[in-house]
Amino acid sequence: MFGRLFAAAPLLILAACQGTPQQPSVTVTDAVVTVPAVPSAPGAGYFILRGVGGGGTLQTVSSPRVERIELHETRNEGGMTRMVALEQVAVADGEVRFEPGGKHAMLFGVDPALKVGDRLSLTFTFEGARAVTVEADVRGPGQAHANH
Ligand SMILES: [Cu+2]
Repeated sequence: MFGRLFAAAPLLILAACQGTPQQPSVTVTDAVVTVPAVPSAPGAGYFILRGVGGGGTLQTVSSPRVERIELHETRNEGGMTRMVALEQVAVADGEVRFEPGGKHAMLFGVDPALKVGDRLSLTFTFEGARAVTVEADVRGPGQAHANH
């Protein structure tokens, strides 16, 4: 017990002394959007958020070609799968994945001219970190997930 505590202490000191503190920021990678099978149905968005320097809290995702984007989470409760809307998503140091069967963005009112193979601009706003815009790959219905 004591041995483990002593071994861990020098590591903590080293980490605290490492250079200047990083600005809080969040990066977005691996962004994918699936277009709906029927134009009136919603599309879905998946991506990976990575925070450094304390990260930030995701507030909104928006796109010039989508009327409204909500943050959702698919949950399995008592054998039933249901979606819950998320107000915001905290991204501390490390990774938060939006992926099929878990957290995802839901795209309502997708521009019907958007086709598979296009790129869709997505802007992410954060509390505590700068906004980020990325180009998501547009894929066909069901090509990135199983639950919608
Ligand atoms: Cu959803």
